[in-house]
Amino acid sequence: METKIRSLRDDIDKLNLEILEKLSERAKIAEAIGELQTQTGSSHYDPVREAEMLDALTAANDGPFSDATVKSLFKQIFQASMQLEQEQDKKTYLTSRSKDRGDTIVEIRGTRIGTGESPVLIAGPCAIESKEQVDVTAAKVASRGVTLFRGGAFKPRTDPYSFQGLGEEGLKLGRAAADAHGLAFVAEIMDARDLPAFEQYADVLQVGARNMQNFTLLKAIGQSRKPVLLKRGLSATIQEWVMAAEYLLYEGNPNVILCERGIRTYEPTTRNTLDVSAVALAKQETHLPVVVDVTHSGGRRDLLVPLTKAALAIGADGIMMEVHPNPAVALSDQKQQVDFDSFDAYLEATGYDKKLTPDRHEVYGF
Ligand SMILES: [Mn+2]
Repeated sequence: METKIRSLRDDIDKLNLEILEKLSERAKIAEAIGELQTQTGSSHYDPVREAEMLDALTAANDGPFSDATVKSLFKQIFQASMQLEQEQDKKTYLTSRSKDRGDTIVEIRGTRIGTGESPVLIAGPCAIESKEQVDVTAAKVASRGVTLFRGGAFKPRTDPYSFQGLGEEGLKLGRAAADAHGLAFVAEIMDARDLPAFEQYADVLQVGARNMQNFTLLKAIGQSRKPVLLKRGLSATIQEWVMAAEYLLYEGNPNVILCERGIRTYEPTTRNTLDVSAVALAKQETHLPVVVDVTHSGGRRDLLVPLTKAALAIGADGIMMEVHPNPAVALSDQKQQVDFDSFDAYLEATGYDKKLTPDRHEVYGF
């Protein structure tokens, strides 16, 4: 009896290999069809064709499997083939990580983001409020080795009566402060009509969460060669975020940095929920650098250090955070910005004080 079973099992093993060989052969043909469909812009899924194949199979079925079982087995095969075709399509996107594209490294006035070695820090006030405020903050962050200075001149605010930013005057103040302290200047652009001013005064164009799918804006700044910091929309899927980056690359701007800034969830104790898996996935699926905005994701000063550690541990290429000389009187984000003493403590607690480009292996012990 035992010998008989063993011999039958040997037959099954052989058949398994034959089926596998046939399945692979089938998959290769499906890939070839998928490629042609992509070239002609037609859909991979053709329900009429699928129904015809299933009809032909059930007509030929003499058992012992029921028609329903045969259908369900082949539907699995069809689905797997379609997934293969979709994977193929994904590789053709300019944002996709693939063999022939290395990691994108964006260089901003000598600071390189995306090297995989030294996470950068982007720090500065939420909004540029006055010449003095922006200057003392620039001086502070520069004195601690920061090279990338942020500051908003055009502020997207939920409430139309709250501070909207100083506009072009703010851009000029930000530029002057950055120049005075040898910093690069990161500022948010909200309107494509402001692009000439940003070309003149900013080093990095930040696209805010609320504008992530402003396609007119994306197309306009995609024509620029200025580095773009693309924040993830507050309710955007990872796919939508990456597609927004695709717009920029498609228009010809290769200098794109993704920025995870937390997403809207049901949790009220944090302003947003930092999606750390999005950081890992963006690194895995795209070749673009990814930074994490720890100020807006948590919306809490007491979470800046742990969120920074989590972001760096999972592979972020840098951190963005807000610092203000006197957060209590800040015109925006009073609750989230840190003062200068807290900034010093933050640098120490995160390991950023060591050389401001800590080797994450050294700091986090892996
Ligand atoms: Mn802010």
